[in-house]
Amino acid sequence: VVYLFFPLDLLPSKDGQDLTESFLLHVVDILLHYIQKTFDVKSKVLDFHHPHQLLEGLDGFSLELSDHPESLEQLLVDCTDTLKYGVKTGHPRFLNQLSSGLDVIGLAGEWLTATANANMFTYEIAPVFTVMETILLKKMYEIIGWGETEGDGLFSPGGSISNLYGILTARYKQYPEIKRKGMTVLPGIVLFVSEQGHYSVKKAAAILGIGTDNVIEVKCDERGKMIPAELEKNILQAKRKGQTPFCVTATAGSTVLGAFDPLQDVADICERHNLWMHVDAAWGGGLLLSRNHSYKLSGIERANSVTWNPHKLMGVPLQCSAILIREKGLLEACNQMQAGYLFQPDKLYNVDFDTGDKTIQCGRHVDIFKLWLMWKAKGTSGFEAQINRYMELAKYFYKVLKKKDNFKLVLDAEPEFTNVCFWYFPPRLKHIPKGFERDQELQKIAPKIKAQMLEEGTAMISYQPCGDKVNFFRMVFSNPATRQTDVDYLIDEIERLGKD
Ligand code: ABU
Repeated sequence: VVYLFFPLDLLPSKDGQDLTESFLLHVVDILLHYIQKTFDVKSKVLDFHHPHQLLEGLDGFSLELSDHPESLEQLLVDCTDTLKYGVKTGHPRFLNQLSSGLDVIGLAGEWLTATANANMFTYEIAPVFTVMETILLKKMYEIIGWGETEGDGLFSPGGSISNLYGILTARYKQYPEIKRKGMTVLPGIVLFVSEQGHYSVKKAAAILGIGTDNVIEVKCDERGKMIPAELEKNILQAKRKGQTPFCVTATAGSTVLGAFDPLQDVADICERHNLWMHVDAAWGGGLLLSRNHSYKLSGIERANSVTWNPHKLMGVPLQCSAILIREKGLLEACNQMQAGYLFQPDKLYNVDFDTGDKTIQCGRHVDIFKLWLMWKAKGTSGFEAQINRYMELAKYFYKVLKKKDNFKLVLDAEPEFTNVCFWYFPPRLKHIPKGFERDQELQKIAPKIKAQMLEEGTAMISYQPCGDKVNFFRMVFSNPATRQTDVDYLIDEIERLGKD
């Protein structure tokens, strides 16, 4: 019946109920088919096409918009095609990103969220969701090790924005006058992050008018961890130059190497120099849920602020990122504008639950429900088991690669996290001695193999250069569908595609 109708026939149109039900059931069918394909290891991870092909249109799938309404039938075809030409990020062999996987409960949470279409700025619009957020944030402060009354926080649109919040709050704490008077009343402030830290710290400095030149990159050891002595040296140097340090961002789980900065040492230095300590645990935060591995974040309890993205290691659908601040009231003092039309002080309920004036946004998406529902479904122990399994897979992958003479690990030590970085050496490179000429060739290997992988749609894994190291692959485990057999497959696939 759907095929004879148009969107205007759906609810709220009079008598639109049956048609709406039928249309949505068709959509669910499409989604279910896609979900089944996602978990079917024999299906492709993607059906790659170039941007110009999508722009031109493919097999009747046109992205162009028309002045006239399309039929419901056409919309269902469009839904099918949109999924057909996308990437199955829940596929067991999608290993490309820190955020991956398709959690069915999380998906249900996202559907419900979209249906409710609430806005997090006030309790009045999102009563259940704002209270849920309070509960989840409290749980996260407790896991970090902050006292119940110490913490404050928000869910924000991603780790970069959470890091921005950390730095913004750090600056406000030190210089509250910034809010009214701007940067001109401040001394030349500088902040510190390791050379393996996330680029969002520099981005935040640019956005906040601090300037990227005032982000001082601290040297790392061979594992990619910030060297505390270098941090202190950089702080003292900056002071000697007349610069004013105000904040250090330590990384717990770096993007490429998966390194954990020594947080206790960084905290000692921050205390000695009276600096705000922000921990970017966007990637590594989930490890706090593992009793076997949480020691790697020891010292995080001493941070002034923490970024933690449940959409990464915990597998919550994108996006779900928390900024956690160890001082109540600071976020609000820093960002509050008291818009009279939203944040009336004389409402009938406790307006502490109107969280909107703590944010740099106005409207805010509900990112909390899917996390809450997943936590209910798994319990803390379910997340722990899932994360421990990723760590086991990383160890397995490392051990297999170590035995193969055509692969070389970037770090020849058991992985501390789920990142395992490696080069593949095709036979012809084995005879070229180590040095510039071999590096020139090696640099081209990972992009070439990746391009073939995309074209054939068999798997997806990321690569990058890093410092003086030419392009290498980065394997990361955060996809609950990935099994040892997929790991073995990936190794075989790289050998197949990469051989001379
Ligand atoms: N925000 C870092 C995400 C990087 C990655 O997924 O590879």
